[in-house]
Amino acid sequence: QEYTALKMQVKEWSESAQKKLDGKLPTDAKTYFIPATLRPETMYGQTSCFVGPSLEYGIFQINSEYFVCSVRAARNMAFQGTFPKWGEFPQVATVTGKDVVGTLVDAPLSIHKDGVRILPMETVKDTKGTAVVTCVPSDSPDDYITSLDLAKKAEYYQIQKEWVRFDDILPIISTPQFGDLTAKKLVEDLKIQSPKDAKKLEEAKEKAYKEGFYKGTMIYGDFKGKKVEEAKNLVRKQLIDAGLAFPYAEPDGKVISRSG
Ligand code: ZZB
Repeated sequence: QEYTALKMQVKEWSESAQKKLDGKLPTDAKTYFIPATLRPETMYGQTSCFVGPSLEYGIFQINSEYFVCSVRAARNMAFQGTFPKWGEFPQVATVTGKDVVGTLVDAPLSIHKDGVRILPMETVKDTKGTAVVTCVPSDSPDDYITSLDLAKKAEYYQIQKEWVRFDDILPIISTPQFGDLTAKKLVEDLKIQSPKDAKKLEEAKEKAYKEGFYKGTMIYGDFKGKKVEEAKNLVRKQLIDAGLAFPYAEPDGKVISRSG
């Protein structure tokens, strides 16, 4: 899997993260949450960024910068030239997802120029990507239903409702079958009630990917009017050229041994 790893710079840590990280990072450190995405063309619609609340995250040093992601992802990056020394991924701190909820981060290309919040998503997997997931409720059914749930039960999740930024979702891609807000349409059509409706969400994701990629047209951003198939790589290149993203590949899970 070839992902785009996005650099979301920390603007202000949550209180609990500040306590945990005290003395572990230089005070002026540039630190980034690193979500892995397959949909760089949707980055205009980012409204928050998810971590698994009970998952463990490392903070890794890359020259004068620091990345927040799973240890597993950092190890993979160390064999893809992301770190200065091949195979090494120096870890300066460890936090749990819960510690960093509420942190304000910059979201490259997003209409939310003042930044977005780190929020909890129970279904984030440690075994895929970087275990950081940027939230695009217009085009990802998982993100749509999780945002809805977080906004409804803000108190239970110990977050502020305003952090979800779910009031008026920005339409960025139009498709013949699902209109301008693919995720909302699919969640409603398939009667998805909760982020735990795993089977229906898988089906919704497949449909959203297919329709979005093959039939989608950009209706927002620098490549407005272009097909998604074409815009995807243009947005990706734009982000990478600006130093706001880098390629991240997931090793094929089926390969067990290289020695044979
Ligand atoms: C932004 C985005 C916008 C995404 C969208 C999807 C969609 P896949 O196909 O199963 O590999 N993701 C990445 N890592 C994780 C993780 N560890 N746990 C849970 N979800 C994760 O899924 C890749 C997509 O799943 C990634 O692309 C990321 O969300 C999320 F409009 O980034 B995406 C129809 C999907 N639309």
